[in-house]
Amino acid sequence: MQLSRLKELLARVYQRVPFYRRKMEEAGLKPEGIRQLEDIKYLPFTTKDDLRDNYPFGLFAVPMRRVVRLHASSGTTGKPTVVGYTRRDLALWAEMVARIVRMAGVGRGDVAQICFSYALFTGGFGLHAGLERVGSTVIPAAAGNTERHIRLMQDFGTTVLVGTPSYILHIAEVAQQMGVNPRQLRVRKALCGAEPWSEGLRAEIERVWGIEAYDNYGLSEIIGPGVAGECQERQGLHINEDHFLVEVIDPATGEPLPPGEQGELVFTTLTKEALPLLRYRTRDLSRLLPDPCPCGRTTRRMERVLGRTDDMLIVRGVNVFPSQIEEVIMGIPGLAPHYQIVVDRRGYLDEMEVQVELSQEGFTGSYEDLEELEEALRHRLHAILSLTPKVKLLEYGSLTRTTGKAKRVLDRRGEKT
Ligand code: DLL
Repeated sequence: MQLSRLKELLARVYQRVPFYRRKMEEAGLKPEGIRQLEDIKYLPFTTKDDLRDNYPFGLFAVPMRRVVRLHASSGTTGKPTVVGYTRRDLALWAEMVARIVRMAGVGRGDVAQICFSYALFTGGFGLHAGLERVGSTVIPAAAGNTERHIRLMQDFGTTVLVGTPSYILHIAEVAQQMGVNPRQLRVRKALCGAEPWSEGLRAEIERVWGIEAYDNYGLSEIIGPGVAGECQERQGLHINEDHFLVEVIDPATGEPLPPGEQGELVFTTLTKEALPLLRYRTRDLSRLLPDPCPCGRTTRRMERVLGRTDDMLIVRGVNVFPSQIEEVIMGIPGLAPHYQIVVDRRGYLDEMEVQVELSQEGFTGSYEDLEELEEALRHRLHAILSLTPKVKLLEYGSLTRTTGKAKRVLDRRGEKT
């Protein structure tokens, strides 16, 4: 199925997207030249820069009058990338998200409160359509106005929360400030996605809410949410492979890596109409899990995303992902899951400071306890990173909370001092 869809896709983009025709001609390729799935390695990659260079609609494969929806990526740097959907693409999108929602055991009878923004960002509208599709009662509450979220949960009997893991955690904080115990609400599950998070953060969300939290992954360029999600085994995310062909490549050389090896995820949209992409480089690092899933589904699974290659910090030559630091923090009782990583340059040397809030219970008022916590954090960070960052403990509540994707890194190395 993948091969026949790939062939059809190649014929289509060759004919309709001048950018791809040119790229294929430059590579001396004709669509008919691709005879087996492995031949995909001969096809050109598509990058975020290609989308930017063809801003806004240059890579669309259908006339604008067939495009019924536009979204744009949450890109924080430079021009956003614009994505378009035909009517069929929207139906496919709802179907893909519906699968992920069902895999997590959510469906009819559930009251799902969406805490993603409804905007150019694909999170709100994407989850909304998929949840409606499976018959859940959907509350389009959107991101922000957090106190209202709590009241909606109380009044409407919300059973499922949908948002970024960092925001779902923050909602619990606000509930507590309002004197509401999150565990006493009817919420039983959370569908978390759109940003990297650690197992430790999952455990914390599950503890404060008294629920099960599921990971789901996607990106605007490929469709939005709905690319992959966890089943109830929660050992990796099943990829909707019949529509999104996955590869893992070495980010440095672009060479395909064998299953099981960690590298950059690359997706080819097999069936999308408005914006089909060949070998889109996601910059997300993960690996494919080679074993079959105990749940019985046969779609391939990917490991939770470690982070984006652009978020990877190289500090004194050591590669560091914020999610690795998060995992360390979450393993130390007394620290709160609110942190920021500040990277600076002193002279020729990089300096990294990990700033973490004390948990509400963690602050005893004793100076020795604080020193002990700092020492434990420094020690464990050193153990996994082989470098000793500065650490700074902050008062609970001092870091800014976000309602969307958390910003974990403050890189000041490019700034003049
Ligand atoms: O974040 C789509 C989405 C919305 C996915 C809601 C899941 C739920 P973008 O704004 O284009 O789209 O950002 C895509 O976010 O390349 C990853 O770096 C990151 N990302 C998304 N989901 C996860 C996840 C949406 N579960 C970028 N774990 C991607 C880690 C994730 N990173």
